[in-house]
Amino acid sequence: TFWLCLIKDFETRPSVTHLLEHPFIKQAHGKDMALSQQLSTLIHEQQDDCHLTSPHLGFELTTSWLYSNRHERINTRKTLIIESSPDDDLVNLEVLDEETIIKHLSKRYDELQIYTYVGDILIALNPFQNLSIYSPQFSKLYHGAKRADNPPHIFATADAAYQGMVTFCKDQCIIISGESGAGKTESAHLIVQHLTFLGKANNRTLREKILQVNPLVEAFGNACTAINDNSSRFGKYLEMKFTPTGAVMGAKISEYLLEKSRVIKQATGEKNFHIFYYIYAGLYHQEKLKNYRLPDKKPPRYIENQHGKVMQDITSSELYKEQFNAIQDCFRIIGFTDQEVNSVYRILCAILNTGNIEFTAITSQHQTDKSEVPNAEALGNTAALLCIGPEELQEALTSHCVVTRGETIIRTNTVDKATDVRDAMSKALYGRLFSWIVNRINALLQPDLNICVAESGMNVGILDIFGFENFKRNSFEQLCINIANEQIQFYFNQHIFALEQMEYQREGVDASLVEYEDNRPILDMFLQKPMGLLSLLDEESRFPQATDQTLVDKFEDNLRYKYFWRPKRVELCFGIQHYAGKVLYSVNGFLEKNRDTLPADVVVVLRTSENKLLQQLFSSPLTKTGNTATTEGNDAHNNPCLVLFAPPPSPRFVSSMCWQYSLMDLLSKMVVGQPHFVRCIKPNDDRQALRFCKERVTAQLRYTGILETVNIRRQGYSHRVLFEEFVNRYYYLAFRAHQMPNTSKENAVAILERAKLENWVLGKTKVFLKYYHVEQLNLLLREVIARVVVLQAYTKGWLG
Ligand code: AOV
Ligand code: MG
Repeated sequence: TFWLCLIKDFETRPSVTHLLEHPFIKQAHGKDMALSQQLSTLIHEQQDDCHLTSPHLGFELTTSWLYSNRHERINTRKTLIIESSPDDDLVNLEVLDEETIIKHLSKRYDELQIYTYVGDILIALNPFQNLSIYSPQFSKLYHGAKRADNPPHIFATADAAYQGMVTFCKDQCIIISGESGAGKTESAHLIVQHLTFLGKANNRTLREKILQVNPLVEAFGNACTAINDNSSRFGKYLEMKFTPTGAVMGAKISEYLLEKSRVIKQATGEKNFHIFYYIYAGLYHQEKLKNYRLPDKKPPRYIENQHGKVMQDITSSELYKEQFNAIQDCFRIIGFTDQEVNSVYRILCAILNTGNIEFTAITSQHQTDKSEVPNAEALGNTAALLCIGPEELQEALTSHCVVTRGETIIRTNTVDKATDVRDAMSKALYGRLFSWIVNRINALLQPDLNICVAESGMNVGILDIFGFENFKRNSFEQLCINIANEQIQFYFNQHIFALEQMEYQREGVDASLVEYEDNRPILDMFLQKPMGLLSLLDEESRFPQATDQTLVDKFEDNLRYKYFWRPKRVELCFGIQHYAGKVLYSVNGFLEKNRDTLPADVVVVLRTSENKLLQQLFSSPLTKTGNTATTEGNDAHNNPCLVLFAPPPSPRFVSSMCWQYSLMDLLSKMVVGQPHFVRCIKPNDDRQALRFCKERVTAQLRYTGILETVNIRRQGYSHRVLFEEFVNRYYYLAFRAHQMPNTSKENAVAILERAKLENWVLGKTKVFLKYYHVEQLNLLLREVIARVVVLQAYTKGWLG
């Protein structure tokens, strides 16, 4: 009754302060010394979550327990039902077919239950509206809570990763997938939010810095597309680093394949990267356009949209203005110096001016292939902002050096060529600036080596890449994006199906095999050497005479796969049957985009800059992860093929073929950690709240293999642990703390029996566990450890 009364008294989830003020607790405070001691510690450490034990009274109390025992349904339309139910997990459904799953998800979506589990995998339906389920109260609710106590939530996934990391000192990674606009980036933000909450420690500044990372890189790497107003145009892997006790100590981002071509041109109805609009609107309002040499009557061509009214659109947008201020705050909080920020702005404004440089042909009797810059203003502005000489810049744009037989000859550029060089310069400037910002953030958020040796820490990585895209017109960029998504799907399949089933066979465990759609043949078609699509593209890019026509012919002649076809009626097109659907690609510009050449002449001029940042961007060779640059020729850093064909890191357990490509390189980092999957689903294409389009959801469930995933989670054993590791991990559950048993199969069984688990099986070298066993074991372990610690404290007299 004591506790029931206590439970009844809390309308909201109690905090430590709430508890302390409660008359019952006050009473107990005076009587139970152990409790008093714990309460004083809680007050002293200003914790807002409590875990109290009182062996004296024989109770254990946590704030989450108090709250979860209220059995209260807070069921307004905008609030999650704070009560879990067995159908939170598709694995528990009695009837398991596509129809039932769809009905079930649809009903949940109507009730604003956007999250559903498939065993340990989280399905997240985009709500297309703000839900009030992400406040710190919710972070508290999910902190260390049993999964079954609360409805599914993205915080629960983040929490599982965090707890897994702290309990087993093992790196974790969260892989978020889904098509464009499905909610990956939002999910990634929420995960970072919960992880910073969990890893709070006492370093508030660091926490704030980490929270600014996503908004800052997304201002530079995201843009409005036909599908998503905040579409990620690069892949991002954010690693949050923690001390062995779980306090956050730093972060690191790896970027992957920024869509640089967006700087110079955007499809109809789409926009350039956000930062250009923010800076133009921000400087306009601060009346600083002139300082940065930007035109104030008409916005620069790169951010002008095709439908007029632009100047007003940009300058009257409160959002852009506010975002500019927000970005300035991000830079400041993360620790960029004013000088660095100023240099970044100058380079951005130089890029905008570069787009306004025009060329006209000079036709004389002897020469027809010469160009000049008729209006020197934009050129002068660019040169001034980049701190280089305008004549040198003009020369680099309108001519180029050729070395033949040891002799250097200067050749002039046609108007088209000069325009290409100009745009290549803009892309290179932006791409390298982006990499520099990412690297600078990494340097500023590096763990403080004085406090903790980086190696001894652990991390949780979060992968959020650009989602699968299928527009009316698809180009090289969509191909790269969709190949990356094929790789993520392959990774998912490997983990959920292939590796698991291989292990059943190897270990002699009898589990019925689940059929799944293997996308490996499609990946082979893209990535195989020397006859894969990307190799062919690379080869063709080396021929100066190659054209779009020769390229598409080459594809047709060499790619004998059922996933490839060439439409008869549409010129210069080819189609691919991706795992997520058919896409028609137009080859127009493929070669140029793939070559991504930056003439040496431009690099030479940029290197003469007095701007330190610019010097750095173009000084030494650009590495895949570094912020310095290649000198001449191919701007290898962001060339998709070259990046994709990076040397293979040491293969682990996925087929060696796939490890040769850089997304696989990124994935290889993650493989060392325990993966957690979030599958984002887009309920409709109109971005409407509460609209569940059955056909669209069915299609996504099909191509992501959800039905098969439910099956394998139901029948299979998602966690396989070596006997030795198992005994080392859990021996506390069956043996005395100081009595380290030998790591035999028998002792593993003793632990399993003592923990009263059911449905596990034994392989030759491993214990095969269901996904829910892991949580059960971990909770038991945490309880036992807490008891041992209290007991030790007693025996040592710490608790009076
Ligand atoms: P994406 O990352 O998967 O697409 P986003 O995360 O940018 O998709 O989500 C698209 C939009 O959906 C967001 O701008 C929000 O308006 C809305 N949204 C998504 N998740 C939530 C949520 N949990 N709560 C409220 N609104 C949400 V792309 O980057 O295009 O592949 O390249
Ligand atoms: Mg995104």
